[in-house]
Amino acid sequence: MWGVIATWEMAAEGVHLASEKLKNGASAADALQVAIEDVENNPEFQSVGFGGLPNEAGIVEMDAAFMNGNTFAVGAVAGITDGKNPIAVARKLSSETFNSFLVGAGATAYAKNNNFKMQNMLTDDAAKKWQERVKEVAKNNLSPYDGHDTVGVVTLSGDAMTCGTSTSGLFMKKPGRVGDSPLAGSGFYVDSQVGGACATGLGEDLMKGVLSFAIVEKMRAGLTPQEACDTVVYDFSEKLAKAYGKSGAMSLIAMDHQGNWGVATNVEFTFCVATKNLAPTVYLANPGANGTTVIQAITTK
Ligand code: SD4
Repeated sequence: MWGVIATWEMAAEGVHLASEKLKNGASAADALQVAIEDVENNPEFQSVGFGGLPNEAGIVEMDAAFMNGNTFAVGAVAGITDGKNPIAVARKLSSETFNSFLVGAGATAYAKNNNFKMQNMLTDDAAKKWQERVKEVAKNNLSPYDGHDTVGVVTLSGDAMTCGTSTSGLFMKKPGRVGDSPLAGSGFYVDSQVGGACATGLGEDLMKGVLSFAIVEKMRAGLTPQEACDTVVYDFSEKLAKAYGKSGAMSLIAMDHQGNWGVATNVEFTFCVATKNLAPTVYLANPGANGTTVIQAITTK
C-alpha cells in the first residue's frame, strides 16, 4: 500500500508529484520531501518557504520538521532564515544522533555548512504586504497576527511511514517565536506500525494539546483515523473554549499504516489525499454536528 495526505489545497501539486513517486516505488521519505518542497518553492504560497510572510521585523523565519516512523528519528529547525528548503535540512538533521533540533543562527549555519541551497526568502510581494500590515496595525491598533497555513504531510510506502511540516509561522510573529510545527507530538508524529498525524492552525493553542501524538495514540488504541481526529480535535477545542472563551484554529490530518485517513477541524479547511486506491483529490472539511467532520471532494486530478 502507499498513500499521502497533506494540509491545505496549496499541497495539491505536491501530493500529485508524491503520488507519482510512490506509485513507482519511492520511499515514504523521498515522496514526503517532494511534496513539501513543491510548496516551499512556490512564492504564491505566503505561509511556507520562498514567498512566506515575514515576522514583525520583516525577516522570514521558518520552522520545519521531519520524522521517520520506523526509527522515531526526528530532525527539526526553528527560526531558520535563508534556507531554500527547510524540510530538506530537517530531514538531514533526523540522521544526527545529537543536535538534531537547531534554532535560529545555528540552524541557518548548519544549512550553509552542509551545502543546502541558500537564498533570501523574502519576495517583493511579501515585503510589500509586510509594510502595509505594519502601517495598518499602527493606525488601527489591530492585533498584528494574521494568515498562517503550514504544510503538513504524512506518507506511507509499504511498511514505512514518515511525516513532516514546513511553515513561515504566523505573519508578524515576534522574532524568535516558534509554533507547533517543529515540535514532535504537537505539529506532527508518526509510528509506522500505527500511523501518523500533522497539525495546522494556531501553534500557541495546538501546543497545549500535543494533538498529533494524541491522534496517533487513539489510532493505536483501535480508533479509525477519522474517529481519532474527531475525538482529539473536538474534545480539545472544547476544553480551550471553556478555559479561554474560544479556541484558536486547529486542523489535523491523519493516515494509518494501511492508508486509511481522516481529518478534523474547527474552521473551514482544505486538504489533499492520494493512495493506491484513490487518485489525488482535494477535499473541503468543516466541523459538523456532535463532534463530527463534514468532508466533501472539491477536485479530482
Ligand atoms: C504556527 N501552526 O506556526 C503554525 C502555523 C499554521 O496554519 O499552521 N498555520 O503556529
